Amino acid sequence: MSNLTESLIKMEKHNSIFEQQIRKLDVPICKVFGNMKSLSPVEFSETGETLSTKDTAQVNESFKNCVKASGNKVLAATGTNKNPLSKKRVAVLFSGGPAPGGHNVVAGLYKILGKENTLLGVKAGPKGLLEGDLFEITAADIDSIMNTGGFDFLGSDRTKIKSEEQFLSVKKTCLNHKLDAIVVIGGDDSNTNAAILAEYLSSDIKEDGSGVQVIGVPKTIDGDLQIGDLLPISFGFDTATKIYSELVGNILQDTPSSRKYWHFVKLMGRSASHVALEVALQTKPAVALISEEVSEKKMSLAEIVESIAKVVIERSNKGINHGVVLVPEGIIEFIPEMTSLIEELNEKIAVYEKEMHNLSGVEKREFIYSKLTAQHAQLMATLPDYIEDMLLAERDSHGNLQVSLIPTEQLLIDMVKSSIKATDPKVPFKTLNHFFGYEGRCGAPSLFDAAYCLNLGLTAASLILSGKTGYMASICDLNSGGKPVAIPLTGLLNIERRHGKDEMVIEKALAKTDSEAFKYFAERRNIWAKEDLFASPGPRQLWGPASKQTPVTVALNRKYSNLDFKIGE
Ligand code: FBP
Repeated sequence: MSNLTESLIKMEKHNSIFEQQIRKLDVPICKVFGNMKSLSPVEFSETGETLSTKDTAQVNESFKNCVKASGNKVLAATGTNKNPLSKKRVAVLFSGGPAPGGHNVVAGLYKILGKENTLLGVKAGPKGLLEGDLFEITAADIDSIMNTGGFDFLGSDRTKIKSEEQFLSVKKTCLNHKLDAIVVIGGDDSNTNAAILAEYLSSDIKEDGSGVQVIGVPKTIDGDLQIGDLLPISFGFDTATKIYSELVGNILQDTPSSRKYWHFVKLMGRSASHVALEVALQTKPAVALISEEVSEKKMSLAEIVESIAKVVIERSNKGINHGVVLVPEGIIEFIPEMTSLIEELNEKIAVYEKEMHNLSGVEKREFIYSKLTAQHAQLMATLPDYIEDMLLAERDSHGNLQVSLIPTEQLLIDMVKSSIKATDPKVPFKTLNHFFGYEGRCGAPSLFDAAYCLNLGLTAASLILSGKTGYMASICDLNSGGKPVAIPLTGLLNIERRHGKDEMVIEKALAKTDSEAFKYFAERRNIWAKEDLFASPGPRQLWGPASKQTPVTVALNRKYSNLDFKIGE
């Protein structure tokens, strides 16, 4: 075996030159925790801010213990906790889709819990919690996962813990593993789960009658878990959008080189268009659709198609027969006529779940036509079969339509093609479609996410060692050192219709058309439509001048004076 082949074999199992180097990355820490060599848990005090939603009165009734303990008051780190709790057994789990940086949250927890406490990993998400599939995390584990992408260290799933039987299984796991606390790393639905668990586990769980603490950590590449200045963004968004921006930038670079294609790129983000908006701001394509604007302006599918066809024709008249169209993954649910169709489908699928279970695609369509109102049945019949089938596909365990499976970009291509053929058949319109989603969810975290996540872990562990429960950890003031805060989960809950029922959930933070980021985009997009002004941001950097970049939407919305994040400075 040559030296080269020997060194190639050494690179197997997460040991590429890149992976070896990122483990050694210098990750900035909020000053209140000390420094990497000597980290201390922090204590928290009230900031004076109390959270509420339109349904707070009802939520307070259902979450009596947690609301009594937190008063829905926001907390902030004030200094070192000189009397932290000890001998705690803490379980950590990932919930929902993966997001870059999750491993650093686990590392942050471990580094604060130290040798005085025990950190247990729950395998395969909430399901693993029900099954009691836990193992003790070691220092060697932390060294190997530090700054790496993916959720593979623990695994994840989307089980919603809601039945009495499931709650009893969680209780059993808590007792069997002598747990004192659980950390749920997840998105809006998973943090709703965390709020419900926190209330259920708040007392009478352990033999001495005490409870098990629950702390949430805000994850999702979709970026739809945001709470103003308190939670500027969920983790994973920065890395995922940097990866998509690199890919879109490369495609944009190809368009005036080959001069013949229109690329339709669907970008992940189940409901909100934060990902599409961020990628548009980083790359400046000819067209970027924003679902929230479509809904607000009540744009029909035909109007969306016309708006794209208009740009294609105008550019063609100037001799530009190429371009890029960004399509947010969830747009279909925001087109008014589709919104009401999907709402009715969600209700009907929930009611007729059993009857529809074993039907084939064609049978399902025929069955549902007979159950829908005439107007919706008619609309459904105008859609291509590949869209109909996906609209009827099984919902996830939280009742969500699986929009990542719907080829909306292909639907738009087909419709823009027919529109151009009807109005201006001489305009060349060669197309290619892409879906960027899974490519970005497990990349190694950007420096932003590596730092953000490590500090989120340090915050969550500090909350546990301060005896807190029912909070979500966050880091705010990202442009001025970073401040660890604790957000009461009950202060975020409101009532929404899900799966044909009213449920208390954390509201998804959609992109706002009156936000600074959207207003800036709206100002520039007509100029980007007319000529090629795109930028190619290149691969994300972990070292050097381009490594310290905050997401553009966050910097604009939070009115930062530049793009630099300054955690630890
Ligand atoms: P989370 O909200 O759980 O973070 O997941 C987000 C997401 O990546 C969406 O953007 C996408 O619609 C969905 O997951 C796809 O999920 P799956 O892994 O089940 O295909």
